Amino acid sequence: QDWEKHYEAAYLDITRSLKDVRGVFVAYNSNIDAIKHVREEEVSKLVDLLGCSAIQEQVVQYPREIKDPVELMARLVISMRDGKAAEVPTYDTDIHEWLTDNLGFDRARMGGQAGIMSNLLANLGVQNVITYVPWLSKEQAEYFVESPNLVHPAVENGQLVLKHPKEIYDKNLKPKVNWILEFSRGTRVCCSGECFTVPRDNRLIISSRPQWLHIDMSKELYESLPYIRKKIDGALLAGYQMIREEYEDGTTYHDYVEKSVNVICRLKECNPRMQIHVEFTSIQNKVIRKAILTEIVKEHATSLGLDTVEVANALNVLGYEELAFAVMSKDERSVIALYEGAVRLLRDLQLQVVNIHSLGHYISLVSPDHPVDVDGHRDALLFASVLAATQASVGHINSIGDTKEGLKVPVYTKGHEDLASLAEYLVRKGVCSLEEFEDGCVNAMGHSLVIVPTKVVDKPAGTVGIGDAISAGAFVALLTKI
Ligand code: 8BR
Repeated sequence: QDWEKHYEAAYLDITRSLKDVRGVFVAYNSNIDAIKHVREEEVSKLVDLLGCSAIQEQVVQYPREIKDPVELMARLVISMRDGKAAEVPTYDTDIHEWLTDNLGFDRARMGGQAGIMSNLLANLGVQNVITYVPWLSKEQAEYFVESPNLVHPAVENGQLVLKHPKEIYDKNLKPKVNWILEFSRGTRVCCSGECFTVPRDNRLIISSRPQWLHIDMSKELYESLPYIRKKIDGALLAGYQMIREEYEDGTTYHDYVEKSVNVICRLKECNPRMQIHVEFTSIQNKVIRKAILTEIVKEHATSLGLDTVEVANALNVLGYEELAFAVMSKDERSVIALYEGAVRLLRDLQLQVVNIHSLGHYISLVSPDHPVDVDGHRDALLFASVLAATQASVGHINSIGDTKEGLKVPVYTKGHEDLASLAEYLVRKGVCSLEEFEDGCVNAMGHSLVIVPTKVVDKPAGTVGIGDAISAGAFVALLTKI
């Protein structure tokens, strides 16, 4: 198989057809990422300020949410000691203020899956990128790219209007800022005379989840969704992980699950071909994780996007613990378990498409009722891989022109090996012959499987936003075929 040829053909076809997509609705999670590279003397200053013994006490307690600066420093010390990435929530904005006053940040950028995907689609030249953030503050609005294609809905004098976020933000809202505290290998951290050296470059993310954060929309806007529906071919929905089990006002996750489902139903009404993609993420809370999958995604979404860890997490709450374990293995069992896992997700959640991205290969599992054929799905994955490779090598995608860089990146050897492992497994199981598997597409047992080897950048400029580029890219590419 000449995959580079497939890549070129798919890339040409999709870049030419992007203008045919009428529009995409993208909601919910946009935030501001404040990035700070933490240096040795800064850690030492903060440790002195808060006191070593207080921090050490909290290191032992291992706080799972951050309520004060000591807990924050404890989690930072743990991450630095182990060289491990972590994400910890904070439920008010005090920590944000404390960090601003005592540490400051180096730079800030658009964060959140919906925010990143909206900017990317607008940069690619997709028309009518209708982004929606329930907490659109003045500061947040400034992180959306300047593009006539990018608009946010609002209701003015009973009429739906679509304007750039900067023209219609709510001046009473505060920004949602997530802090990304990066640290480098070799940094020394000392507390009461005991020191350690950071073993690996990594980061601690403090995600802001203030009480006023709701996955919701005003009644007026909800009533206006039929007007939005006419301008789009699909919706990309992300951020359901913000839903909490309980709120101070007595509402619970059931209320927000119901509202989320209502929005999806309204977007789909009158258009059976409307594509509703839910982008999954890692969610610690298993009640919420399960509710998202079995109550929002099931029966309502058409497609679901996940990375390897997210597949394992999803399989876990759906009762497939062994398969979840196998997904995380480091050898050829992983690609086989990803396929078997996708089969269960497609069936149990009644989806039309399951999209899985992994380092080296992407998989789409497609049900027979999806309107696009397997070649269309394969082209969508190849286009997504070009975007991922661009994001990894250049560090941004400011225009469709930038994506030529991604096309130049060679296909990763391990991706070919993954395809061979899966082919061998499917042949052994009698699902297909090797010839049938040749170009990565097979029809098997009530679904089609599409798998492609991907382009992987040797020394990436950064890894932020690659997953979002893959999902938004595959989705919009598929819309060109509808
Ligand atoms: P998530 O953020 O959703 O986990 O997605 C990250 C994805 O980025 C991985 O699935 C992998 O496919 C892709 N990726 C990574 Br990580 N490093 C990459 C690289 N150097 N080049 C291309 N893709 C990469």
